[in-house]
Amino acid sequence: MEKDQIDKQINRRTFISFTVFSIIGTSFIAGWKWLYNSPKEIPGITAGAREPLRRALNANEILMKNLFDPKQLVETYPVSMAAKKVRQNGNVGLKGPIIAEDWKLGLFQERDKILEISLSDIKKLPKTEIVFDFKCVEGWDQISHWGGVKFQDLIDHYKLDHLSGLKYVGMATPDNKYYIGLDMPSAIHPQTLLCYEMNGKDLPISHGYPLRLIVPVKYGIKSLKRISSITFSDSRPRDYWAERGYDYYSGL
Ligand SMILES: Nc1nc2c(c(=O)[nH]1)N[C@H]1C(S)=C(S)[C@@H](COP(=O)(O)O)O[C@H]1N2
Ligand SMILES: [Mo]
Repeated sequence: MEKDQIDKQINRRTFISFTVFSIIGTSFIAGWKWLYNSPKEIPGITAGAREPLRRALNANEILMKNLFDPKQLVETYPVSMAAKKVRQNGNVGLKGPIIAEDWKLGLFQERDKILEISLSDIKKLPKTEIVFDFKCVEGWDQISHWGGVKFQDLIDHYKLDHLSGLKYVGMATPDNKYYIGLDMPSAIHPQTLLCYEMNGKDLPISHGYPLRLIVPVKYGIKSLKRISSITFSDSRPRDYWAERGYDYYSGL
């Protein structure tokens, strides 16, 4: 090829890539501006997100719910792979003293009927352990080891199937400062546990003593520490992070 022919080809290619990158760049900025200038959602069960973003999250939730296979198990690991120094994150609702002897798990049944369950009652139920990769939305993950009772086993033992027929479960800390809403299929998933142990010992205060939720099919935000109350409903219960712009479903 002649030199000027080569030069021409280089020029042409430079022009094409410049144009392509300009178009991509401009549409990216335009898209971002559109999202940035779009109105925020009206605060309700979810809040704090731009409307189009929340629409996308809600559409994604429907898709994820349809894809969710209640029999599909999250990957588990040998106990030897579990972290000895377990990462601690988030302490909303963990302030103030907690005495296990005074503590009761309150399960709200219809018409304000509350079933109160003590820690020793919970420990009498069949124990299940899990070693899995705990994932936080903030971008870290860690293999950790938990022990407790399957939520489904609790439902079975106390004959609460009329409640687990509803669409959602809500859980909150004793001071109601941290609270989560969980879709029923995730709550009764065979790996969802109400845990009183970490690494074979009582839960440390910072990890949710005396009882915490572990939901391996969700991001860590749903694994509420220091559970005090459990409610059942067909509408979405309040959720701390969903009120702060995060995805309500938060599935993995
Ligand atoms: N009560 C309560 N539970 C909570 C939180 C919190 O701030 N308060 N943070 C959540 C988040 S974002 C994560 S990632 C996990 C972290 O659990 P860990 O501290 O046992 O690692 O707890 C979840 N449960
Ligand atoms: Mo998290």
